[in-house]
Amino acid sequence: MKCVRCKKKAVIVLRRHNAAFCADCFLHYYKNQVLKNIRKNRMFEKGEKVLAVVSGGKDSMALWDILVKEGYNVVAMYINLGIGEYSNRSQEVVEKFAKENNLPLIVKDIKKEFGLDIYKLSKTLRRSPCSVCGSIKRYLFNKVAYDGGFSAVATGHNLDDEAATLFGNVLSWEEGYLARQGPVLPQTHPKLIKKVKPLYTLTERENMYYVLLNKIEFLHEECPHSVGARSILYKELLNKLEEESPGTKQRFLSGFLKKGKKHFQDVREKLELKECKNCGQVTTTEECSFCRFVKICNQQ
Ligand code: Q46
Ligand code: ZN
Repeated sequence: MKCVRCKKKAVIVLRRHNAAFCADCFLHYYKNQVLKNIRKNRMFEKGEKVLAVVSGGKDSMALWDILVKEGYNVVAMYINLGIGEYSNRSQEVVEKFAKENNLPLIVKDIKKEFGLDIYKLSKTLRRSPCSVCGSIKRYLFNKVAYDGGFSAVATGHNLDDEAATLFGNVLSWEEGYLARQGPVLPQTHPKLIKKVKPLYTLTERENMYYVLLNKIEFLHEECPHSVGARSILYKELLNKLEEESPGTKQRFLSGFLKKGKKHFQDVREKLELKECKNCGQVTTTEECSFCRFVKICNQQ
């Protein structure tokens, strides 16, 4: 098969676009997708400070690399969540990339810095490790971005992630989540920094090609807690549909963003936003969950 752009031998076929590309033209396509997503959704401008959240996996490494290559003012942030060897190995990957390419990187270690332990919290609060971990990550992304004067927090969520999340939210008609789902979560409070997903139209497979073609090292293993997650089942189901009918995931997500989301706009949660009495970060209670977590973990 030939590349649709330059007619050289193709190395990747994108059935949903009815296209095939050689390596160079694939990278050209990938870059254009990311730049289009950033501009069309007004995620951030050149010069604005962007905090890219990196985990060492292929998606966030691709995000980090493309934002740097395209000249954005990007600083990466890695959080060591204390998930055994997985966390140590992912930190190594991220630190190595930053060092080799001379890139700014902020590292947060929840155990060393705050005494936090997601397993202790999970047991004490009877919440899953993922639920606790998610709260901690969201808090730190926002706090670091706010304290550092960043305009946006960028994550490596891809088309597969977004379609699976949408699928799950539709199955249980999570109106509040549907109202918020999208490539940009706007700033609704001066202390809540905008969250953006520049890779939301690119698939896992395309991010994999991007890192392989650019010889970017990444951690091949997933977090051990992602095994058995509902989202993985949704991804498998959507992959089957995609196999039969290429473009299903993209049509599902873009159709929702264009035609479906507006019907949920009135459902926005009317929760009153306050500032935590300890740390000043935005919360709906007197004290934010992060500060409560710190107390729980540091009690003897
Ligand atoms: S939430 Fe759960 Fe992830 Fe945290 S414990 Fe691992 S799988 S890292 S995206
Ligand atoms: Zn707090």
